[in-house]
Amino acid sequence: MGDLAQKPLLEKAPTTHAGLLAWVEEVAELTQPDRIYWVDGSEEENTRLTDELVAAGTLTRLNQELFPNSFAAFSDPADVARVEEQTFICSENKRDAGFTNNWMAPAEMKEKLRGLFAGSMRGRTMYVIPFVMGHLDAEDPKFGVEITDSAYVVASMRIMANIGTAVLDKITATNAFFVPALHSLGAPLEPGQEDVPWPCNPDKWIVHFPEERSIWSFGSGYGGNALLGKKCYALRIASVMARDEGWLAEHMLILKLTSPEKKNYYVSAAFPSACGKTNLALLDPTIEGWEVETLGDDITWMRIGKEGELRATNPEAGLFGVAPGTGWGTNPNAMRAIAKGHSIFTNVALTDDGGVWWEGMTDEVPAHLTDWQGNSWTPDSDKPAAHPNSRFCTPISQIDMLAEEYYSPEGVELSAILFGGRRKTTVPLVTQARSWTNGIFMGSTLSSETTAAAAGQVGVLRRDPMAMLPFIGYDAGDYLKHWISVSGKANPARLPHIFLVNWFRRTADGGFAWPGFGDNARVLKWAIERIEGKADAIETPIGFVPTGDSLDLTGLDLTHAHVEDAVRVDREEWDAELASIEEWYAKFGDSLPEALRAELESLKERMSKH
Ligand code: GTP
Ligand code: SPV
Ligand code: MN
Repeated sequence: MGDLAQKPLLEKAPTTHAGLLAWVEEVAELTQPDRIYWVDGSEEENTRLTDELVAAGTLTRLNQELFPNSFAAFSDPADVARVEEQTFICSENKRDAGFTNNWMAPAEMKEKLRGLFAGSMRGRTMYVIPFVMGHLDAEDPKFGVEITDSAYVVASMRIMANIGTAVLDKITATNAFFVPALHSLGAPLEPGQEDVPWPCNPDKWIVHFPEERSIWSFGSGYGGNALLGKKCYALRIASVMARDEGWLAEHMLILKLTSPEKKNYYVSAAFPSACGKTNLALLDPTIEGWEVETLGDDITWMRIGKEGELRATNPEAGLFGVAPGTGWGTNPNAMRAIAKGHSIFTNVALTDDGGVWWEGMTDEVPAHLTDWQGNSWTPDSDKPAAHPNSRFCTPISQIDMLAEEYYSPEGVELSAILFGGRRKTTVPLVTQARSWTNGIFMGSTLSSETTAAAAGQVGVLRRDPMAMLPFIGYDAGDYLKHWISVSGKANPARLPHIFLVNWFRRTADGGFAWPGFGDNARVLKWAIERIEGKADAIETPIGFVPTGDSLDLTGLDLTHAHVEDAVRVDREEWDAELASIEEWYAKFGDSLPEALRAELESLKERMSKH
């Protein structure tokens, strides 16, 4: 095939792993790149690649004094978010993909993909990126190799995961299994054809083969579509591994909370995309004596430890955070991490002095900007300067408040799990579950208004179980059963307490019912005090909510009546909610765990007496 001298190139490959060599060769035959390049992860390599990306117009180098070693990228306006409609779980049996996923028979999908990938890297370099999700020295390290024709993906993966020579050497030395993760922009270059700054293809396919544990992604260069260690591996494929191996792969942040008594608590929280994980993970508490450190902001792997405790680790090495709304007022910890540089910003606006800006970064809006689409922008423009799903990609090690436990392969024991969504009405600021199973019920019925993190309409209410709707790699009912069965192996006394939170409830006048951000520490404090048996609560049909005076309001211009309003359980709203949960559960058919059906029945019973 072609005149590409692949054989000699492969002989010079920095590995003897037969499976890896065979796969690289097979992909090169199919995609026909001009060159094959093995990514070593070094500083020099990164400098070279980013220089090339600047020359190609994909990256803009930022003002070195403001943002050292940092770059901005601007995507094709049709490639700005995950594409859920085009995301597939191709299990052997349709039933195993469940009703929450798109499915196609694997053989049919492979044929389609082979057609798309044929020659798709012509005129480009094929990069081979060895990576590990989680710790390289974990008991059972989770390896992957991403093949991509995008140098922007290489530079971003370098921030988001541990990549390069050390990883490849361990894959080789242990003859390890790795997840083959194939990515192409789907934009081959004919001889003499000029490239564009953001090559991609209108036809996008994000495909997972769960039995084979492989990923094929075509047509997009953006975020979760293209950085395959993230959602594709660490959630969709990992959730299947976790089902088979007895652990959990979740869309959660992890934080460490230290009380005034210097006692440590570890909390994880699952909120849907663009619903506040990064902000809570990097929380700057507004109450005296409570300290927060972070371990992770997007993905959490959990397993039962030797003593029956639930332990959590963050498999990622970077943040891929929503830029708009991240500011010195709302999230100073993120701002400090970004200011250290070594970051890639995508679809933000540029300031005239070569820095970046987005809505919410500063109170004062710059008089002039270049918007994410390259247009001159002033405050009277009717469009936002930064795309609503614009992102910063920054090494997690740059966070000053990173907890040292982040580096521990054993992870941390969780005291509490929060589930949360973006709901204007109905769902109180915070509700403590009645029991572990009741908490799983809360997670399974979690709901949220859609955001710009995925292509499609924004603000549409949908159920999003454990914030995993777009990320469960198998049948959703089996997934809920797996939650119940994994925790069945835990010591019940060590299981975390579960809370449902909603930072986004509105008041009658349309404003937020709760100030949010740093003030969410007050809700965390209440949760910990509930666990310690110290805070008061009112029992409602859905669970325990704070009494007006049990939430610490010191320094806030809020009354107890305000809190009571923010935690109100309204009978009329909940009648509608129960009908909607009924409809949601009906979609699971036989696959819904009996224990959760029973939770719904008893909630209906309690509500009828409310
Ligand atoms: P993904 O990275 O897409 O998974 O998102 P995420 O869950 O990490 O969300 P993130 O913390 O980036 O927040 C998304 C948006 O919600 C930002 O615009 C924030 O400013 C806003 N937000 C976060 N926390 C709060 C809060 O407590 N109150 C309010 N009103 N808005 C919040
Ligand atoms: C999300 O959408 O939940 C993200 C961004 O964290 S992406 O990496 O694009 O999935
Ligand atoms: Mn996310």
